[in-house]
Parts: sequence; structure tokens; C-alpha cells
Amino acid sequence: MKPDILQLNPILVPVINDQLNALYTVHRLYEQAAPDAYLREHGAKMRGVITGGHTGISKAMMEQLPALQIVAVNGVGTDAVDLAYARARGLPVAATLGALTEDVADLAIGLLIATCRDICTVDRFVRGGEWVRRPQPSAIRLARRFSGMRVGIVGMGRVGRAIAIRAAGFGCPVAYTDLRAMTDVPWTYIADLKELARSSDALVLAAAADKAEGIVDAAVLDALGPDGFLVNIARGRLVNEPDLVAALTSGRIAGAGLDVFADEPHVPPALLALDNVVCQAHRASATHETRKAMGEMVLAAIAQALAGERPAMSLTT
Ligand code: 8YV
Repeated sequence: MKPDILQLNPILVPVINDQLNALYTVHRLYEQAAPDAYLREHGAKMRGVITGGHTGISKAMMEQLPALQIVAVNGVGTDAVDLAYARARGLPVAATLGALTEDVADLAIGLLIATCRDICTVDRFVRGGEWVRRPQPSAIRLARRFSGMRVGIVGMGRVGRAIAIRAAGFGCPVAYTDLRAMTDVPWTYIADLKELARSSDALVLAAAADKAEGIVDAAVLDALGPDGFLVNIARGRLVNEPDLVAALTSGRIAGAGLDVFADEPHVPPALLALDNVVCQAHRASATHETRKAMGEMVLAAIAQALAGERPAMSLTT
């Protein structure tokens, strides 16, 4: 009999789903009309869980899965998983470390350029026929140059480093903050986030959200200032979202490129009305290449755990 696996989020790569279906009986909770009842009825037989970085899994749900041998996170963020509980239970929680670094860094730079160069606003201007109605160049404001901007990165992990390398390629001086200075990167360390914001033209958030909720607040945004841009490809809750909305609507920062939000999929309506905000739908890792690599890591983690081995990417065991 094939082992039972509980899947909390869809995987969009057919070849990964084919392999999952070939090896396991996959219970797709997101397809169930009554997920709570489904879990009560089938939870006892689940040996593995597949979840997304944003979805994670609560202690309450893990408690309903007594035969569980692995939580495979199809992502790098584990802030939505109760790691302390998993650790205490000896349960491996594996993440897809390293698989999505390049794509997430690409989107961070893409969002920054899109924001400071008004790419989406001008796209709407052209599509809406405004260019024909108002062909004079003064109809569109001048944008801001990205090359050479002082880029401040919050979180110098894998993704932060990949963003730094890209920014340096555009001639940007790079500084960063993290819990400590890194000895193996050439960028300038600034311990204090407000100080980093003050010395940056663009602040890019690439930190884990576990212990950093709301670190970007009104004081940090004011330090970034009216010419400064914010980019967030990490987690929405790193930012105090009402403070961000207030700073953007009152022009206290210049603009923001946001892939993540505090209460996804809900975006504060005030942001949608602003031309200096570029939004994405939590898609930094959403390429064929990365999602396939992530799916392969999920498959490997489950196979290792069910074979009684420690999954190579386990963060808890
Ligand atoms: C994914 C993420 O969108 O890696 C993470 O932590 O949030 C994203 O890469 C998500 O995990 C896909 O399931």
C-alpha cells in the first residue's frame, strides 16, 4: 500500500504531481469542500505533509496527524510552521533551501526597477490610449535612475546575497543589516535598521520573518525618506502595513515594489490607487525552473524521511 501524504497547497508542475501520485496516495486538502471533517476522518494515516512557505502548518494540525514523519515545506520560509513543536516531537521539517534564490533575487531587482522607472504606470498609459491622447513627453513624469542607487538589504542570507551581487552589477553601493556582520561578504554592515534606511536609496527586505514582525515601521520609512524606495520579496509581516500605506499615500517615501503582503491575498485598497506602487501576487519563486527544483526537493525529503533517514534539508532534526 502506498503511504498517505497530505498536501495543503497545489504544486503547479505536472511532472512533480505525476511522481507524487505514482509513489503516494496524495490527499489534496485544498480540494476538499470540508477540510476539517476530512482531516478528522483521514488524519491518522498521514505520514507526510506538503505545505507552502506562506501556508506552513500549525501545531493544532500536526497534532491531528499522529503518524506524521515529515513536514516538507515547498518553500524556504518556515515562519508559518510551529518549529518548536516539530522539534520537540522529533519531526523533520524540510525546506527547499537554495532552490529559489536566483528567482527571488531577480524579482527583487525587477520590482525595484519597475518601481523607480514607473514601468507599470507607463504600460497602463500606453495601453489605455493615453499616449495617443497626450503625446507630449511632459505627459509622463521623469523616472528615477536605478543604476548606482545605494541599496540597503535587510537579511544577508542566500537571497540577500544574490540581490547584493545583482545590485553591485548595476554599480550600486550595497549595505546590509542582519543579526550580525558576515565575514564572508564585501558589503557594508550597518547594525541598526533605521541607520541602514537613512543611508539607502532603496531598502530591500530579504529577511526571515520568524522574529522580525513589523520591523519596518514609520520610523524606518521616515529614515528612508521621500526619495527612498522599499522592496519586499520576503514576508508581508516584516512591514507595519498601515505605516507603509501612510508613508506612501503622504509621499514620505518615493515608492514600493511589493511581492508579499500582511494578509494575502488582500492588498490594502489604498495601495492599489497609487502609481508609485508595483504589486505582485507572492510570485518570486513562481517560475517553471524553480518550482520544478523545489518539487524535486520536496520529493527527496519525503522519500528520505519515509525511508527512516534524516532529510538532508531538515531544519528541526
Ligand atoms: C512560495 C515562499 O510562494 O519560499 C517561500 O517561503 O513563500 C514562496 O517561495 C511558496 O512557498 C510556494 O508554495
